[in-house]
Amino acid sequence: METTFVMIKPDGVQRGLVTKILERFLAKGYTLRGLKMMNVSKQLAETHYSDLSAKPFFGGLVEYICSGPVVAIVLEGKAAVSQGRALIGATNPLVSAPGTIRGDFCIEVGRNIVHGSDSVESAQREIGLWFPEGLVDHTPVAQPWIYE
Ligand code: DAT
Ligand code: MG
Repeated sequence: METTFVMIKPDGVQRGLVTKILERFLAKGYTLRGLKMMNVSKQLAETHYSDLSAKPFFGGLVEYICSGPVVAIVLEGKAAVSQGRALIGATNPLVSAPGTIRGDFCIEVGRNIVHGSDSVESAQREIGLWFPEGLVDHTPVAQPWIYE
């Protein structure tokens, strides 16, 4: 089973979209392995987005991620990384398909309400970074109704 890191960004929290966003992943069948609301330090935001540090929008991106509390989430399930990205939709909400989280709930790339890991390797790195305390281990009873 694969795990992925999802973060509801400050605009998603402020706009009251936490449960709507979480619902998409849970309704799909993914298992919650970690969930917490937190303020993000500049250092954590910069480390999380370190691969984008040369981009002109990096400063604004870090400021945005630190501008209010976020909800950090780890989800587990078959192909959770690629399917998580598919549920979230394209980076720029102007082209995110309707039916995806970004396609349905936001308009601008700099306010795109949610993050999802882009590869299994990034997911491992991000989970270690955001959940150094570890994850919650459990097997939901619905598992045989989701997987054959
Ligand atoms: P994603 O969040 O879809 O993985 P990414 O990793 O390329 O996209 O970029 C991280 C975030 O940076 C993205 O969610 C929003 C912001 N961003 C990306 N491209 C941008 C741009 N051209 N202008 C402003 N913000 C941008
Ligand atoms: Mg990314």
